[in-house]
Amino acid sequence: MKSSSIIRKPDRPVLTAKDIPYNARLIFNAGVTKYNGKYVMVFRNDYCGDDPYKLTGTNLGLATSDDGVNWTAAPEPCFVMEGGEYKRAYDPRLTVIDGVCYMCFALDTLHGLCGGIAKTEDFAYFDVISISEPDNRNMVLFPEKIGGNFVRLDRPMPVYSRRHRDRFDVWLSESPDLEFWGRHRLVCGVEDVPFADDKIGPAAPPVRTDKGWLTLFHAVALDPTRGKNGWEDKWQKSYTGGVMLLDLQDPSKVLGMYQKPLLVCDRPYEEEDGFRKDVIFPGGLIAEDDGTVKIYYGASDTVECMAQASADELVRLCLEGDGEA
Ligand code: BMA
Repeated sequence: MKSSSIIRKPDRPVLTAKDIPYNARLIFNAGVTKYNGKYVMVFRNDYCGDDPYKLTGTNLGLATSDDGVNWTAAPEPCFVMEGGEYKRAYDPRLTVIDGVCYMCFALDTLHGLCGGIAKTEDFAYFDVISISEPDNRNMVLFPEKIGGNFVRLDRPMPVYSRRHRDRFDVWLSESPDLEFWGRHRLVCGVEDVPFADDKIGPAAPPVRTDKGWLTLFHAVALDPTRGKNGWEDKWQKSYTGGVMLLDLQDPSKVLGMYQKPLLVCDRPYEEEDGFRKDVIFPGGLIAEDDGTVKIYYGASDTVECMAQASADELVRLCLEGDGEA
């Protein structure tokens, strides 16, 4: 399988463990935004002890860039939630709303998987505003209020949805203050995505276009015939990146969706020594003034990559498809 022909990929990842000045092994699933004139990335670092194939912990690191392509990692990790009830924070997404930077993150706790939202000014101190109840993950904030409320895409994990296990969908919630969330509604079910048969989830903060909110998601398909596909004895899922367009006024309405994967692992650097191969996990979508977008994604749960495309062409894919069989 190949990524859409409108996708341009460079010849290397944008950040790997080699670029990190502290104990790092897998650098992936970053949130990326533009903040105070710089590109800012908060990435996930899964690290090991002496055995380089045994993961022992997770922290979040910070990297900055002037061009979105060449990145410098800060000397120390910037965010850890560990101890007591909390096991680890991971998979951050960054959204700037009215000049304030917010970070959504997944949080493993002793009593379930939750989603957190924090606010930061300097990426050194994070003020945690809210933590959801289990089971919710992959939270992503829209970059502006809609109808007077903050809006968030969610991915609850319904065990009793009567579609067997792991049929997880994209939902939307609203909040007046980022703390109290309600008006939950379904945006898109896994059955609405032709290339997913397992689960889907929100990816990067949506980008406003004239036609609607350009929105990435990850889509998971399962191949039970597959065995070893990375470090583990068995890794049978593949994650691809999809794109859809949501209504500007009511973003729970899907206006169009590209019916094929937008992004798949199709470069050797995306899979080399990969922990879990065939995984694309987008977390950042940045619109540039020249009409292009930069898409940041974790590849194979191992490296952080960036691809580019034209925003107009992405919108066209959502509304008209690619005209190919
Ligand atoms: C998901 C999350 C992601 C990860 C993916 C593939 O459930 O844990 O962090 O990238 O699985 O392993």
